[in-house]
Amino acid sequence: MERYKKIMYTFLASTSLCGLILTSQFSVVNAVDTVSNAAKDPTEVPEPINRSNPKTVAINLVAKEVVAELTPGKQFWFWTFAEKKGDVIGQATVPGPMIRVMEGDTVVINLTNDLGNVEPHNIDFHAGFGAMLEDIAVGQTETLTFKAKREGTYIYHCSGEGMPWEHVAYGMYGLIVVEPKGGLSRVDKEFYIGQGDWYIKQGIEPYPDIDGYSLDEDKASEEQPDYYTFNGHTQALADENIYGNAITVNEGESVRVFFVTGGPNKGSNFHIIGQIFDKFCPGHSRTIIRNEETAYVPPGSAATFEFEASGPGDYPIVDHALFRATKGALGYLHVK
Ligand SMILES: [Cu+2]
Repeated sequence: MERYKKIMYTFLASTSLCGLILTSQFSVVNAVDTVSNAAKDPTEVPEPINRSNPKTVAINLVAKEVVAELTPGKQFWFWTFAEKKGDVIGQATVPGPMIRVMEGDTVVINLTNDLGNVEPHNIDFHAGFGAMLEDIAVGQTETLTFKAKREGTYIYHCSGEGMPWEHVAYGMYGLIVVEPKGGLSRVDKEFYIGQGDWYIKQGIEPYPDIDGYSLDEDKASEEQPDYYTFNGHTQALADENIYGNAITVNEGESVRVFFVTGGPNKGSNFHIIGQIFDKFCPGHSRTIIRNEETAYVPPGSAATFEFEASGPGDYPIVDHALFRATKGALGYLHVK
């Protein structure tokens, strides 16, 4: 991990009728961490709910900007959520930490805008009927409290600066599951996958010395992605040096996938080649679509998929809008 500290002169140019006026402004640009990638380990799933009495669940999140590889050879300025446990800030990942609560729980989110950031950030929980914080300045912490009144699987995301499109396009989203009282049915293995579409241009404005990429808003507004990712890197679930071997199960095991589509623009036509989903659950846990092979999860939504792993093999996980596989929407399920 390399820490950059830059002191930068910013020249602000403005023109007037009299001609060009140049003013200079001295400003200190905060540090940004450079990490190898912002890929999310798909096995990082919290413990299932095993209780029926509501309680208060407190989660400490950190809005964390990092420079990390998005696709081989290209570093991107990611804006992410990380989880803080004690004094330790976890990995900055896309999607952000999965959160697991029960219907009736009171959810307390303490969100810190990391000192190394330059942007204001906040958080918006669809599970709390849009419960959200105001923008949080760099270095500050705010607390959001809401009641998880409705079970289901939901996205949370940043809406910083009144521009959720920008903050989501940089990677700020994650999944919260609100389980029914007593918890979801037990399965053998659970995984967490998030899909996103990415629009990049060369250069990171606050860090001109870093060879990296930032959001191309023109491409984003035209909805022409350069890349797609499952879990924050075009090869996160395909390259064995990242998490390409993480989704491994035994034949016959029951499997649940918690799936979130961050977007910002493109929904996922989620499919695992060679498998049929026993259950696709886009909302309430008892509203189940059975025997579906491909199911659509729109941007700004989350769902659960359940299946029993069929015979041994390496099964591609795709967005079945299949050309997206060539741009990164490709991972693997390994059945032993
Ligand atoms: Cu943000």
